[in-house]
Amino acid sequence: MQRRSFLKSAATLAAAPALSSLFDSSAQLPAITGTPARFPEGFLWGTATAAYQVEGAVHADGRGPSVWDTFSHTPGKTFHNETADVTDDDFHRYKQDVALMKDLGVQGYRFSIAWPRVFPQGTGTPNPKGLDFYKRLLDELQAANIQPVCTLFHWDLPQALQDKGGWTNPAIGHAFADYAAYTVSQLSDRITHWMTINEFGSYIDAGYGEGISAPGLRLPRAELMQTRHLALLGHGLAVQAIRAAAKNPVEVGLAHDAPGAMPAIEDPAHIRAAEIAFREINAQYLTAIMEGRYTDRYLHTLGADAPHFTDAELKIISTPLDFLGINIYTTQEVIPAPAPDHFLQVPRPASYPHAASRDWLFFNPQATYWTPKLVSTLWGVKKIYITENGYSSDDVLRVDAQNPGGRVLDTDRILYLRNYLVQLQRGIADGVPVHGYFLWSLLDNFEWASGFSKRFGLTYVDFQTEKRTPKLSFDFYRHVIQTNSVF
Ligand code: BGP
Repeated sequence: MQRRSFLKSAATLAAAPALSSLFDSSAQLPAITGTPARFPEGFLWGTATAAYQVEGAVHADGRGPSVWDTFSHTPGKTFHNETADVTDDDFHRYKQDVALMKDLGVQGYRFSIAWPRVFPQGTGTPNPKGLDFYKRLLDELQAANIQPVCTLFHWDLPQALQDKGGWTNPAIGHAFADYAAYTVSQLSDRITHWMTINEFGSYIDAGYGEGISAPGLRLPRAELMQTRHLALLGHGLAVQAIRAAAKNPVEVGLAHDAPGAMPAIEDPAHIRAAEIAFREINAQYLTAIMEGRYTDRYLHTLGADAPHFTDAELKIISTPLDFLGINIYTTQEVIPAPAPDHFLQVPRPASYPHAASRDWLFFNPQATYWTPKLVSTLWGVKKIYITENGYSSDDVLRVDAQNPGGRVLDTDRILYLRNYLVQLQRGIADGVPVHGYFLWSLLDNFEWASGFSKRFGLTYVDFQTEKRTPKLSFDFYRHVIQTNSVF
């Protein structure tokens, strides 16, 4: 349809009777036909948040400062110098937020624990009052029959540790493992699923390389490569510490945003190119964890800047996991290319569809098919969770006569979610072992350096009043959960 004739038909629609009069309660609703994409029985539907992004209450109950407090309070670092001092105030409103989740129908909630609430100085004496917040949250989740799934580190490193070099300090891995062990010893009677670290690249490469995330450093390449290695080592040490400290059987994983690669065309040559690409573009983190080695190409490309490591460290880094959590937002097409690389990542044309996060969130539903598929074919991963997937929209709260409180009709988010879920189901039907899905995010929140300028929530938050208003996508996701399927 041409744009002009569409406008014409829209005008005709506007003149039509109001929808409410078409759907009087005595009328038979139309039957739904066709075959929906069905998810397996027991598939875990959830939603995700992270401590610094939603909690606020940064001084409550003895919480120490984190690198994100310091960074966001440094002028020029975040959008409009915004901070998460208050953000969603979930620290005080967690009951309301759990009630929202109950209404949504989720069976799982992925949240993170703020290290500086538990150890205000990073190490040393724990702060029981800090942990009490999470005990209250767990009580509420338990009453709502929602399974807690916990991330131990979602970027809010205690500032006291950053003052000693943060993730560049070789002692960091042991500090992280100690914090993990203590927290797990206190909460493993209530939490079975633990993740060590969220997205290495987003706090190491962005925080210590590009300087666009906390702590805002721009290290020389060799130092950055060593910092990557120390982060991996911290992960491996924490996996072992969690298992040693747990009072009940636990499952341990991580939440990683593996840069994606997908075949531009689904034929054997492109699929092979995507497999090679996926392994190589993930060489710095995921491939090292899965294989216990850095690829030859990675080490060769870095030359003198390559990390220093021992075999014993690689063994710790590759400690087997019970599940792999993958954060999936987008992926990138690859095509076959001549040796030595054998693949080419296709640069995206300027007109490539994208979300409100125009610089990185490209609309590519095949991500939820190919990313889990590649980790399972390359490394035989037996259990995968999608630990994040979501969409930033230019949401507008519309007030009209029927909705004086306003509503957000975020059909672009629904478009995104529907298509990503269809592709996820395609993979599961193909035998890819994805056991659950955590939508990012329950609430609009503090999106790091973007501040409050990017909204990812199923629930609109007015950051002046803290009023929560579920969006249309909230209803869409609830319907997916209720029917365990997507059309
Ligand atoms: C992931 C993070 C989340 C969340 C999300 C949205 O990388 O794990 O914490 O923030 O991305 O991205 P952003 O905040 O960069 O807009």
